[in-house]
Amino acid sequence: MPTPELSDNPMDFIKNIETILNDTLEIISKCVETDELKTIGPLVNGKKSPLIALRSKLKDIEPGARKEVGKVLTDALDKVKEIFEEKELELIRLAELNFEKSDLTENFVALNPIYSPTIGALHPVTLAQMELEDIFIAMGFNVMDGPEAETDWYNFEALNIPKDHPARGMWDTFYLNSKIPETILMRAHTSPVQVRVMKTYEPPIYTVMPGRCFRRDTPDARHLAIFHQIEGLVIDKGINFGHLAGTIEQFTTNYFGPNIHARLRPAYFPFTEPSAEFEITCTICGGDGCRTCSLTGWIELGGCGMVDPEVFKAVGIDPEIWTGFAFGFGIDRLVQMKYSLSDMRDLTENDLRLLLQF
Ligand code: FA5
Repeated sequence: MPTPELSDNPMDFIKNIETILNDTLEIISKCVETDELKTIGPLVNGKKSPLIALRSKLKDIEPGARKEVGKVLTDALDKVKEIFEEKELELIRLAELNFEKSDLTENFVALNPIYSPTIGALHPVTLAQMELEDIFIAMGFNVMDGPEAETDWYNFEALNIPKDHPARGMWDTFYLNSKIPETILMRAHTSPVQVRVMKTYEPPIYTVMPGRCFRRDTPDARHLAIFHQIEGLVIDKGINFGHLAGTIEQFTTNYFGPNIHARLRPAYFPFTEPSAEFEITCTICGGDGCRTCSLTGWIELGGCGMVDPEVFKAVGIDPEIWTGFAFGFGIDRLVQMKYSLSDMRDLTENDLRLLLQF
């Protein structure tokens, strides 16, 4: 910033002060970064400042006007100081704002060069569900979905489990506080989706229905309170138990490979007759007995059976014409056995050492 030609005339001197002041303020206002402001610091309020240089020239002003001119100069210097400090604060705040709105993952990676952004992956249970859907689609099934919050009728009554039926104890259920008169609950199995499919579509039906289920089960080595099942339903003319056994053998072989050792054991479900449970040799202990299989050597993967005529009646399908089978398998249990996880709760811990292996 050039120092204007000086004059001893008080009026010219004051004019000079004003010119230099305006130039200085303009320089300050044009700064856009704190570093830039620092470099002009000596020029506007340090030794190199033309305004400060004017101080030494005050003595040339005639004594009568010196005091007044001196005051104009002091005011100008104060003004520069004030505007400089304001600008400094403004630029610091601006820098902070720019930092706050910057991409934090970039900063994180820049500050921690050993980390690089990782791409998320699907959970092993989700992958298993997708794989099972593909297996069943290849076998000629379609895939359907149903609500997780259900009415008592779909979850129990239509499945031949009236109120106060002792079999309700097989499914320790979460009930919702709903305002409507009907009882609403979190479905305890995927079997209510069977009922919805049968009420909506005419046979023949070849459908699987995967989804989340909710039970007041205490989590342990092979149980969770929120878990997944895949329901299967086939209704056609002439369907028998052999079709059910063959379908289960086919899909489990496709999922596990040919080397599983399995059995169907007679069981009871109110909505199928006859009913069975499908079990495989525990893959943790190879059948010797361990904590996971409660020392039995076997792990139950699902329940199944021929659709009870009472269920057909509830949904309006003629049991004289149509027969069918249904099954419900635990997807988390399938994953647990496929990868020999001794504790199912490991699937909910979000431990990357496990998840990154899928
Ligand atoms: C049922 O839920 C019947 N709806 C299955 C069925 C469908 C039978 C159609 C007949 C016809 P069950 O309660 O046994 O049955 O559960 C079936 C499977 O779900 C079990 O074998 C197990 O693999 C899985 N399962 C059940 N409870 C849990 C739980 N708390 N945690 C994880 N998996 C579970």
